[in-house]
Amino acid sequence: MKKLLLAMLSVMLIAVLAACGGGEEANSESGGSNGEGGTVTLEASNYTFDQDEYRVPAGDVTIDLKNIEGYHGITVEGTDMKIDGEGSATANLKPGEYKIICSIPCGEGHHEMTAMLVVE
Ligand SMILES: [Cu+2]
Repeated sequence: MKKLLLAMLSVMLIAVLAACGGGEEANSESGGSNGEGGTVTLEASNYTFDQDEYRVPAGDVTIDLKNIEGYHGITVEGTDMKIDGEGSATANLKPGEYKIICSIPCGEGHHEMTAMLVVE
C-alpha cells in the first residue's frame, strides 16, 4: 500500500515539474525584449517625414528609409540605429518612445525633420 502511494506521489511530482517547465518556456517567448518586432518604412522629403508617428511592436525593429526628395538620413535617439541616405537598420527595442531625427544637414528645414517611433 505504501509503495502505491509513493508511486502516485512521484507521478504527481513529475506532472508538476513538467507543468512548471512549460510555463517557463512560454514566459521567455512572450516576455521582455524578444517580442515579434516589425518593420516600418519612412519616406523622407524636404523637410519632413511621411508620418509624424510610426508604431511598431517591441522586439527586433527594422527601419527602412527612402528618400523621396532631397538627401536625408536618420538617427534614432536612445538606440544605435543610424541610416545615411537610403537603407535600413535593425535594433532590438523595448517599449517606449524614440525620437527620430534627420542626421544630414539637408537644408533650411533640417531642424524640423523629426518624427516619433512608438514601440509598443
Ligand atoms: Cu533632412
